[in-house]
Amino acid sequence: MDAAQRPLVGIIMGSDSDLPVMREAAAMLDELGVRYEMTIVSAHRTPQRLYDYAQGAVERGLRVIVAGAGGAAHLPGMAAAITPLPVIGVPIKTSALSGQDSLLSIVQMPGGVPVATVAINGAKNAGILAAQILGTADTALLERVARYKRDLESMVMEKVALLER
Ligand code: RP5
Repeated sequence: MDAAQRPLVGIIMGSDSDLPVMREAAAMLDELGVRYEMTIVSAHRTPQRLYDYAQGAVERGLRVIVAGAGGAAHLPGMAAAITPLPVIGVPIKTSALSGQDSLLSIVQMPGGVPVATVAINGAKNAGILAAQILGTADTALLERVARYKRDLESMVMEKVALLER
């Protein structure tokens, strides 16, 4: 694939049951004009696929990985163990423990192997954070992020104006 067309963000998730949440990261990257790929990679059910994906990520042109998983959520941490790329972890809400299990599994990484962990089901913020990381080397993208933040402010200020009228 032409380098200019290659995805920069790899969105991975442990199961297709994570897709409704992880689509929010993709939607944010669409809005901010960032190329991404999205697939299922399970740390427990497809361990070799996880290894191959993370091992080949840099060579394939990825610059950030967004990894969502629920329960015993080892996918983000194992990806971070294998690749030097920044990994953003999305704890998926579970029925048994409401995602507390996912959050603690992802956030409590040992020293030396960080995962930037967002809130439970915080895939939208993961998409924004991935864009911000890429924006440090792309001024046009950083300006799109800045515009997104200005739009957020405007939306709040419109509500303030309505409330205080
Ligand atoms: C994890 O187990 C996945 O990330 C998912 O959140 C959870 C449940 O997976 P399914 O049983 O719905 O496939 O690996």
